[in-house]
Amino acid sequence: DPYSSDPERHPVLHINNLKPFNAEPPPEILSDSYITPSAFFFKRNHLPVPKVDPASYQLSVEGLPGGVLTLSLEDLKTKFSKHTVTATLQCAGNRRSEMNKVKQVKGLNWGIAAISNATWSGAKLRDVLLAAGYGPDVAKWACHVQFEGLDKDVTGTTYGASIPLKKAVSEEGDVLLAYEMNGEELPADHGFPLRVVVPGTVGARNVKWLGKIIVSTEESSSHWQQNDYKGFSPGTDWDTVDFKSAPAIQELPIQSAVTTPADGAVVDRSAEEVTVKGYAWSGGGREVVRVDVSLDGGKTWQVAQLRTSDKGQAPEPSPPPGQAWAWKLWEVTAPLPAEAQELEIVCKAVDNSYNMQPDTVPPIWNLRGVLSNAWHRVKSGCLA
Ligand code: MTE
Ligand code: MO
Repeated sequence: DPYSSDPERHPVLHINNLKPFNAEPPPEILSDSYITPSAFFFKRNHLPVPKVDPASYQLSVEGLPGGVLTLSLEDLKTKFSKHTVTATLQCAGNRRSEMNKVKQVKGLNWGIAAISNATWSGAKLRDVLLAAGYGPDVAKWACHVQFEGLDKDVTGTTYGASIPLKKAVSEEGDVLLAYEMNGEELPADHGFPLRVVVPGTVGARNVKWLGKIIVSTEESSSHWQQNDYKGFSPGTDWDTVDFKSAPAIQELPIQSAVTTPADGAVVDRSAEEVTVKGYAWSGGGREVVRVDVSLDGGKTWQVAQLRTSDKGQAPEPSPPPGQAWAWKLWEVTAPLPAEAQELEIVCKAVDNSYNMQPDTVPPIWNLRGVLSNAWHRVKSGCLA
């Protein structure tokens, strides 16, 4: 069993698939802490977790005029300055289950918690590429930076993905080769000993157990770059889909969801008030500027309070424009509408480009169930 050496996981996680391991935390845990503890951070593996010996680990950087650069973990930690970035990771399939309710899609049936927020530390990819010979001349021919994982399928094919060279080398892109998560060594499930963290970019490009970096004229040829993680029209089906016709997902759209009350939970009417909590995030470093919450299915709205730190801690300073990599948690406490038997709680977020979420799923439905970001709706009964 290639999965027999997979690490142990926290029992509270909801498992979507055991081998390979795919799991998300209960939604209310997400809004309990601004920084998601690593044990609760969602886990999305396509393959068995590879066992990597940190002492003999080597990262190779290829495709630059200087030839191949090989770096040990020690090199990465000592020859490059250490940067720390708080960034939210979201799987392209987060909230896929809501698309499944409209019409069957292919993929893991994620709820609303295939998203988490952590503090990552490591070397800047930009610094490593510069050390490997990157210069302005390279930008004249190269367009992409490919990443290969050390995790393999039975045929020896490794996980792979790529990002635009521009993002990889930009000072403001904040792309990290991370060896720490939340102040500790990277856990096995999250890519020990090294992963790429591409802030603002879909989870799939944040390659774990990183073995190789290739600067190239081409995108990664991997299945996950070419024939997966792309969006299509609701009218496209498996007979007509042409994966070459759509770009690979990189930056993700604006997103938000209600983490508590849970769908179907009963609210105590004697309390007279209800507190609604959730998360909001946008891709590409766009900052969430507002979250609107409704208790009556969208007839009336209130503006939620946003926060960027754990309760009792100083809020993180506002990020420079275009570098809002981390989510905001939000909260609203509102009087229970008189005589309502049921609440239909709805949330929708707005980012600083005034991008907003679509109100329903059908117009954004797609056969892979990715980019599911409609207004999130939760029904909750009121106890008399
Ligand atoms: N990297 C490797 N090597 N193998 C993988 O299966 N999964 C990707 C990405 N990086 C994956 C990978 C996907 S689809 C996502 S959403 C994120 O890792 C999940 O990261 P996490 O498990 O740390 O939450
Ligand atoms: Mo993903």
